[in-house]
Amino acid sequence: MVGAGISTPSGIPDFRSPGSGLYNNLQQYNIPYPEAIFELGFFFHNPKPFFTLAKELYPGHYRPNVTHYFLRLLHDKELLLRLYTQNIDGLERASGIPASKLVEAHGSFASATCTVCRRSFPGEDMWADVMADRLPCCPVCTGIVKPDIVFFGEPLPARFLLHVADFALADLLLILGTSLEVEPFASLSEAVQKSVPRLLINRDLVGSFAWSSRSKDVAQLGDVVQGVERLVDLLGWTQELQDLIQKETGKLDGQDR
Ligand code: CNA
Repeated sequence: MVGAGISTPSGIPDFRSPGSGLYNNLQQYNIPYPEAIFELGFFFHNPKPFFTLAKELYPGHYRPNVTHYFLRLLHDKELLLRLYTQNIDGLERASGIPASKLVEAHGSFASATCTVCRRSFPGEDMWADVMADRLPCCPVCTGIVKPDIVFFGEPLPARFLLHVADFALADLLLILGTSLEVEPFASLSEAVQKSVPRLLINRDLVGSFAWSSRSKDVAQLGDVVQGVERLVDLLGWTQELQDLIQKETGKLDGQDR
């Protein structure tokens, strides 16, 4: 399970970190209160702040970091049952983890839906409009086309239901860079069996790690990259991870050209 804290080392602010979090820095978006940016009611009143944020978070601006590539390495070693992410930055996909291994619980920019006629479009179709600060409109009915990011009160993607089978099968739960404050995602941390170790790598102690920890819980507090690097070192995978990062960075450099 991962959240915004795994992408701060890539340069994307999280929501809640004091000072640097998006919630402290929303003046530029001209919204009445932070959550409004993900509320449908406000979106229909004024969609511009959301599209300003969308432009910032749009895939391609930022690159995966050590944490994303560590998760990719787990996949390469066939150890990753599934990666549940709250992030909407697409960096898990960019690191090379296949979509079949991902549950993007709060949606992604990979697709978009017309808010009026509900037609679906590939995310790339909106790219030019979002980058040019134009509202993307449906070519059929002219309604505003909204990227498939889950707003407050909207249902989570159907894939989220995979958790029912996945969490019963897990024999280790990694929880990285999340405040565990957003439901229903946060409660997944309770869904593994009591005998299953849970490892939290995060700046602060969160969720039930703080208020009712289990006997097999381990919390590595501090910077997520340092925590991951320590784990990778203990596993003896440091060179392998470096090689993977070098190879994948080379690919992304090639795409930029
Ligand atoms: P959050 O509530 O902002 O919490 C982030 C957590 O990560 C906090 O506990 C921080 O202390 C911790 N953290 C931040 N940076 C680091 C670091 N370098 N090392 C260790 N710990 C760190 O974010 P959540 O993901 O828990 O909240 C859920 C929201 C945030 C979801 O709806 C996301 O869509 C949303 N969000 C996503 C992004 C993104 O896609 N990158 C960015 C901002 C917000």
